[in-house]
Amino acid sequence: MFGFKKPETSQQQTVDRINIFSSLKTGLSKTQAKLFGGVGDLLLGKKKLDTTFLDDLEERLLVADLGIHATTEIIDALHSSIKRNEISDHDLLRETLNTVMTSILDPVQQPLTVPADKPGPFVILLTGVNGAGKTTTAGKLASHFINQGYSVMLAAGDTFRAAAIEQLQIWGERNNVPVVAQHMGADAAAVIFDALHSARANNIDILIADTAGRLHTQDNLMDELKKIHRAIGKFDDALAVENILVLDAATGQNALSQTKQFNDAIGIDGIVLTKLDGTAKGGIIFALALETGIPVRFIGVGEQLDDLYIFNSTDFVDALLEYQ
Ligand SMILES: Nc1nc2c(ncn2[C@@H]2O[C@H](COP(=O)(O)OP(=O)(O)OP(=O)(O)O)[C@@H](O)[C@H]2O)c(=O)[nH]1
Ligand SMILES: [Mg+2]
Repeated sequence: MFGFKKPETSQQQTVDRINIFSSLKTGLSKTQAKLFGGVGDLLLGKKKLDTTFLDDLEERLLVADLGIHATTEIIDALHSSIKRNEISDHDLLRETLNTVMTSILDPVQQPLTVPADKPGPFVILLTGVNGAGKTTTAGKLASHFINQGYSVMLAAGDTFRAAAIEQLQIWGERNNVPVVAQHMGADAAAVIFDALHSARANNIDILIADTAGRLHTQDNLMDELKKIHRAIGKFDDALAVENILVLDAATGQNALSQTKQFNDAIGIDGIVLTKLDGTAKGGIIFALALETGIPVRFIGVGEQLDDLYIFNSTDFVDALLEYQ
């Protein structure tokens, strides 16, 4: 009960990385088009490299929701490099852009690791506003950890929305993992408390708990999250708990205030940024990195089980800058 299985081999991870990159490119194509679509010509060397380009790029970074701070950081870095004549051609420009953008994201590239020295189960609590992708992420995470050799259980902590329990049960079936659920209207903390008992009795490595969508401004619902935490602590205060905030990338700048308020209420350990495939606002990840510094554990680029990737800053920026 107190030990976890080792993750998969590095060979498997290498194969995964190659596949990840091409899917990531496809997934990020909308944001990529918004950012570099119109200025792609310039990056390909067809236009002049001047301040008009920087103005154009600045506007695009803002429209793609990078936010004023990340945008300024990127533009300033390019500007001073151009002024110092360090950028003589477009390849160098692209390299500089790549370096600056990656350096903004590097600090939040901190993949989720399952602690080996804590009593099981490792608890992953998924929170976030309505429709952010929590339940889907619960299903995807179950698949991710099963592929790494861990045993997983799901807890249906959304007892509020009609059909939420069934939705999680479907993900349980897809992954062939048990789902602990009660009835609609049940106390979410009690469901998760039950699930903890069941997980421990069955020697489960990871318990992934879904929760109801809530607005960060709804105090009573934020209190429910605190109650869930108390229930986990009551079960065993030595348990490792990962509070994941699930954010819909299409929310744009509002994701920042969501993060700040969920973080103030329960403390967020990691972010899963979903729906990057469906939005041109994927630049929000740069704002989140600069403004919150909270690790981005995974990114979601689709509705299917395997459309979830461990966040990697280099791959992310490479995918964005691959404009051909
Ligand atoms: N394109 C795309 N769709 C996604 C992604 N993640 C989730 N979705 C879709 O977004 C919708 C909402 O996802 P859910 O997982 O139900 O979101 P939720 O946060 O559990 O929603 P509530 O329980 O109502 O608060 C579903 O139609 C999902 O298929 C993603 O990464 N990409
Ligand atoms: Mg849900």
